Amino acid sequence: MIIYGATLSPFVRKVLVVAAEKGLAVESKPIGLGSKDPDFRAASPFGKIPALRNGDFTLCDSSAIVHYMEAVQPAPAMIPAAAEDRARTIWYDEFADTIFVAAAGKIFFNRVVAPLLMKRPGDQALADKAEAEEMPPIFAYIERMLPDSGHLVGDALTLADIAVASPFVNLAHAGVVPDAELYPRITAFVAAMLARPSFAPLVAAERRMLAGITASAASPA
Ligand SMILES: N[C@@H](CCC(=O)N[C@@H](CS)C(=O)NCC(=O)O)C(=O)O
Repeated sequence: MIIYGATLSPFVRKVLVVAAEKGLAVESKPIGLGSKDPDFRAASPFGKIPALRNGDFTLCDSSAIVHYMEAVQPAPAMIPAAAEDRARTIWYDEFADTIFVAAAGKIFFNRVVAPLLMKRPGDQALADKAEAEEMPPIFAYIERMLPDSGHLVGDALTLADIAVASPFVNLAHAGVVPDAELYPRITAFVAAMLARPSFAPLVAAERRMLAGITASAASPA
């Protein structure tokens, strides 16, 4: 099974973490945005990452890919069977993909993607505004919803935890870390999630990559 897309994308990171938690063997092809790779474009007709290929079967969209993985490899379940837990898991995935990533993406794009990867200035005012105005209600919501178990749904690891944890990596790359005093549950949740063997190597590789680009930008050969 091939997954196309660089893990700097919160959506790509999400599907690779789900695959790792399930023990699914995937080959990661870290293509970047705008790739014209014909195999990737056949799997993702609108050019968005992630996309998947499994033999002749192709699919795009992180949530669709997670549902496919869940059907191919049901255990361990990342989408609970019980009606309410299942529905809440889908909600958290949707919340992360749309509300959370929409806000965090303004920060990550303008502070990291534009200056480091696209070599052009980002819109710092837009990033600052998103950090000041859009993030606090999102953080407050997640803080309020996190139970003592540290898992968003059903006291066990689900897609909900993975989807909501993933954009925190992008925020950290952009220098945004929720205040531990204001958000103690988020702080513990993010630390626990990113320490998992499914997340940790991806995040470490991203940090190395970004540090390398920052260093070469600071001292061009
Ligand atoms: N709903 C999609 C969103 C995918 C998406 O927007 N990915 C971004 C990267 S984070 C992308 O490919 N952007 C390129 C573009 O829109 O052309 C998913 O969950 O996979």
